[in-house]
Amino acid sequence: MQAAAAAAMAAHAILTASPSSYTLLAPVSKPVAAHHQPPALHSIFNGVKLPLRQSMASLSLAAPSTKKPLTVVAGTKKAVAVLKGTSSVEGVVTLTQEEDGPTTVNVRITGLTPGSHGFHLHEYGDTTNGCISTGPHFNPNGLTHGAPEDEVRHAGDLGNIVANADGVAEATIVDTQIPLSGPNAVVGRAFVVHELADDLGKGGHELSLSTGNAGGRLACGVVGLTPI
Ligand SMILES: [Cu+2]
Ligand SMILES: [Zn+2]
Repeated sequence: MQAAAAAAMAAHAILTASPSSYTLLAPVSKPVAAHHQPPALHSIFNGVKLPLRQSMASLSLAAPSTKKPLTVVAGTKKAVAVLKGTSSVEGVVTLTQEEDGPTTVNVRITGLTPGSHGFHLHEYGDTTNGCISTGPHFNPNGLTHGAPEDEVRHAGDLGNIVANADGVAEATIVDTQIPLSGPNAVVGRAFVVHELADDLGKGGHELSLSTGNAGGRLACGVVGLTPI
């Protein structure tokens, strides 16, 4: 029995004494022979480590300081739309937004008939077929047409602007549903001023809940970013 066990151990020793185990042994024996060298190598390694730590620390300090100015620049956003059409109606609309606050819309449109005219942000900034190709009212939430103060409204529903006896409409509109950045941003969409008054969804007409029955599109303009 003992002879068999010794034979088995010998066989095991032969199996493990493969060339790879010899190559593992070789480096172990060499450092032992050159045992005077390792202290020098060790200190060099430590010397390298310290400067690496310092550079990493300075990198992590630099990252937030470069981000801060970007946040300030992104704080205020401004955009503009120049409205034109096939008639003499034209105008300029500017939009400003601070941080994530409401958007302030300044409107000045001339050449209108005196009275109320529907004023909306339409879905597309596409005027290849005039104001028709700007599509329907901007409506990211899939709601029906309404007044700007209504809970159920299109985001693009900005109500009416009123032209004076000279045909000039000036207005300042503050609205929370037409941001200049983020998923519902209106940059790249278009303002449209209409022939008729917008009934704000309450006129009982078959178009009241889609367009406010505001009639033809007199002028339109695509919203684009502008310097602050
Ligand atoms: Cu419209
Ligand atoms: Zn609408």
